[in-house]
Amino acid sequence: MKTSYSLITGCAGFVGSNLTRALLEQGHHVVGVDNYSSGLRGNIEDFEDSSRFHFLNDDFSEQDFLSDVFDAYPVSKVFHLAAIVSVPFSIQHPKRTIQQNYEAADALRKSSQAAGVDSFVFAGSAAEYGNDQRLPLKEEYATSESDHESPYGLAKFKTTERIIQDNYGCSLRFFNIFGPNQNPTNPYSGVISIFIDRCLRGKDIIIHGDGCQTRDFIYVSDAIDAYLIASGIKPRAKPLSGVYNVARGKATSILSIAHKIVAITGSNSRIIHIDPREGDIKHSVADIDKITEHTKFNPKTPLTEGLEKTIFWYERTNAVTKKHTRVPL
Ligand code: UD2
Repeated sequence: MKTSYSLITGCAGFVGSNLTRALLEQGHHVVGVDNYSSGLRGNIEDFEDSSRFHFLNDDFSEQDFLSDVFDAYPVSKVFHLAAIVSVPFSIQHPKRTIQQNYEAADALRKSSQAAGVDSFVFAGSAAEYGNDQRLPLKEEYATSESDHESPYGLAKFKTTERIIQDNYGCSLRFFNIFGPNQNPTNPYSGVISIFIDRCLRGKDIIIHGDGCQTRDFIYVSDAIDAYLIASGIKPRAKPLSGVYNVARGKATSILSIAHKIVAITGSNSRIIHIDPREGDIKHSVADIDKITEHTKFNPKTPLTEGLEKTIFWYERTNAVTKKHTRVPL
């Protein structure tokens, strides 16, 4: 049988590297692309020598790149995760963000369709809802009338909108993912990675505001399950199309996250409060009825178990000093 490949853009990023590993572990062939703008070589070094992994150190948006890849590899699945990931950067560079996170993403989707790729899965974001406080957030709440709050949120929304209009592809709207390979070195890194990093280094945990703000945290392996389901890989099925929230559907306060991490790490770190972060959303929680009713998706990892696994990973890899030395975009 002819080998078919999964193309993963952003394969050296936090989620992309976890997805790449999962596909390789299940025996798939992967073409991974990353320009290391926020991805890290350390995230792929465990499997970079695998004969089933072909790494391309490129920017997926460069001219001719897509046609070259589709000519060279018989690709049947595309997972598009590469993006400018920083919301503050997107506010400073709106044109560049729209170009990379929307125009180039949509071009990749169209090239995938033209190349006969059977599933195109896009990493959408809760940012597509902006600061909508009609909780829990349902997929249909994000519209072109929404205040997307940042070019990052707008670009993610526009890409999702094109997926729906063209009826080709699937956008998974992820809420707050955490787990191994998340880089804690930037103030806008995921809060869980920052808190664990600080606890392990004995530094104070800094909470913006009173800590009563809530987020819908999901462990990375559950997010990976959503990718496998959406692409029709596991269980083997027709790929999904349209937009689906991916989260646990549970709100957790930042203060309780801080207490849990202090307790699990046994750290002496104090919890300090400073002014709220500008532009911060107060509450965010997903309605996950659509994906749980249409598919077998079931986020299996309880929050505490996910935190324990993540802390174990940071301790084991000494990730702070060994891997995470670059400041991402
Ligand atoms: C998430 C995404 C962001 C965008 C946004 C859309 C991540 C990492 N970021 O931002 O890309 O999609 O959702 O809504 O997934 N906090 C502290 N102390 C710290 C760091 C953070 O108190 O040291 C607070 C922060 O002020 C916020 C909460 O923790 O209230 C979560 O912050 P975050 O940056 O992890 O995620 P979020 O939801 O703001």
